Amino acid sequence: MKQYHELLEKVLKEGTSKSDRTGTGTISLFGHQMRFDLQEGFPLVTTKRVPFKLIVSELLWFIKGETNIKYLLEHNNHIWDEWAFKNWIESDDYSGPDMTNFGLRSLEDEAFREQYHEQMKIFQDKILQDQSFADQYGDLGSVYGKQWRNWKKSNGETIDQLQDVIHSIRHSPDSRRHIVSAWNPEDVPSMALPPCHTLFQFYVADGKLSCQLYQRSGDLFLGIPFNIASYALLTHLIANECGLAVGEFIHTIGDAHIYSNHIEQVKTQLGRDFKDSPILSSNSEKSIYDLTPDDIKIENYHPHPAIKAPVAV
Ligand code: DHF
Ligand code: TMP
Repeated sequence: MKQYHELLEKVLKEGTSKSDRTGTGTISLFGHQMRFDLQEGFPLVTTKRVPFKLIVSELLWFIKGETNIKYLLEHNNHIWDEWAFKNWIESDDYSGPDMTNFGLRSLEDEAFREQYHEQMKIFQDKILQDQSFADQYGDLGSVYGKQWRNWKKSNGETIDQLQDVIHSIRHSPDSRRHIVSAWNPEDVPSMALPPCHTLFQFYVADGKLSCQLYQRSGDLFLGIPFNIASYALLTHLIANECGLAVGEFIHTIGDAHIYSNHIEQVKTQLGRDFKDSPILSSNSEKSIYDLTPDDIKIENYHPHPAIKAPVAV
């Protein structure tokens, strides 16, 4: 994972200070590419512990075409909670204490943080226990799962981009059109978070499947280790589905940034040595559509301890 550390170092050294939507502030640069040879082990960052289980349940959530955080909560995955919570507290149905700008305020104000955790707990319990509440406030709308599996056409029909791309990889491997796009310009204005991983393409050569992702915006400390592992895993799963070996994962990032409240964490991480790459083990008998989180495991993963950092909302 030398490539990842090189990117962190490059942004620290050459990045420009920029303000951003969340009010946190970043240092950032534009346009960077990393290549990971998936034959050389699985690209899961070892200089801090990355919760692989969360990456698995998030990816299976996309693959199933799900957009409701209820599935994630049932798998103890809380990485999307804040964005659903935001829809709830901004609705007319919410009558608790004012939660405006909860992300930044909970970092600065301890009394508020307690209130926020209380409201978040109520929200999570309601999603799990009340199906009609979950339908209304757990749904993130037209996010990845929707665009990958149920892209809405102007005539009312839908497109299953994932199934189509698997079909085209199988039947015309040399095609230069193996593309899945999550970026749907019609839906972007109404989305809580327009897709960060916007478009990916597959490529087949010498019996190996490679994947390139264009990510428009990358939170280098929190999001990117997840994104690398997630697309590496997706490449393994699609390769298995198509009877191919794995090639490379190529990660192209537009705005590559480190949040100003992650700098110390990044420096700690850069001071650590690399451990051996772990190995992916997954149930190759099952179709990609039937996989459950228990079918996918990582072995020989002995990372340095986790490093905590606040997520900018
Ligand atoms: N917003 C921002 N500002 N950055 C993101 O990376 C991001 N990612 C999203 C949604 N919005 C975002 C979805 N993916 C975490 C990782 C990925 C992710 C969201 C959150 C995260 O907080 N990771 C923590 C551990 C979380 C846990 O254990 O529950 C980490 O230390 O990696
Ligand atoms: P933006 O929409 O203003 O670009 O904010 C999105 C933030 O979330 C940005 O910091 C990038 C980050 N992000 C990732 O890095 N990876 C992800 O998978 C997601 C969903 C978000």
